[in-house]
Amino acid sequence: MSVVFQKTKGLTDKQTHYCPGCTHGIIHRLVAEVLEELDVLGETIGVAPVGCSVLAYEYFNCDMQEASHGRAPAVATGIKRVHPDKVVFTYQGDGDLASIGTAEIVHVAHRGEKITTIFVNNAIYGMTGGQMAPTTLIGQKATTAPLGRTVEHSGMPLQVSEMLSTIHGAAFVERVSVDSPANIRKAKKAIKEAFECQLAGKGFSIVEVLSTCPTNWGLTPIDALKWLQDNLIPYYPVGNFRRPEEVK
Ligand SMILES: Cc1ncc(C[n+]2csc(CCOP(=O)(O)OP(=O)(O)O)c2C)c(N)n1
Ligand code: SF4
Repeated sequence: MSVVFQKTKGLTDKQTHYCPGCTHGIIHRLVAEVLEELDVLGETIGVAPVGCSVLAYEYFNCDMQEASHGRAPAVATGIKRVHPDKVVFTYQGDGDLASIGTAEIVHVAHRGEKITTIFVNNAIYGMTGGQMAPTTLIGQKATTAPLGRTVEHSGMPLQVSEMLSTIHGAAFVERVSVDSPANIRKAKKAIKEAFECQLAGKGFSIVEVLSTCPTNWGLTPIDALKWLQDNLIPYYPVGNFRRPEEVK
């Protein structure tokens, strides 16, 4: 019998703990497939964050290191500088990267560290039960904004890719979404380009992935995908913000 589909070697056999309809699992698979296709699984060190993906070290079939909340880019910097020949990536949520870890991500981009960041933006703190994140949309309800976020109280939601693309050392910045098969294919292409950018020694690379949190959004998995399309994508437009010309 011919094999039509095979699970990537980039993931372990562990069953993930993600909620039904959560797109963290899709993003894991895309990263794992890219690492396998680039034949760097044995050369890769990932840094797991604090957030729902805190157990990512159980799922990726490469060396992994845990970091405390928001500090993954700093930990990855140390790893890459000690092992410049390794492929180093961080995997971070929006609470982790855009709130407590803002300084780390800005300065890793500023220094042009040759690491890759996978930034999962689901516009909420998932793991801790749905508190407002810097990325929560205006009017979106959260446990810490029961009537919905307002500009007066919390400012406009932070557009991380736009912000980082103004920083010199950020060589590759792209925002993608995993709400449809077509967008999932585009997301994989961007993730591959980001890792190729690191392999070519071009500087810091980041892919922001718009992701669902059906549990804390209070929606079914299908409605969560629709909510992402109708609400997240208009405020967080997908597309490339920066790429070094040579890396295609
Ligand atoms: C120093 C510190 N402060 C706060 C927390 C609590 N905490 C754990 S995860 C988290 C937010 C996670 O949200 P996000 O990064 O968006 O990831 P998600 O769970 O949505 O994937 C917070 C505030 C912590 N673990 N450590
Ligand atoms: S709480 Fe949200 S982000 Fe966390 S696993 Fe569940 S659906 Fe995913």
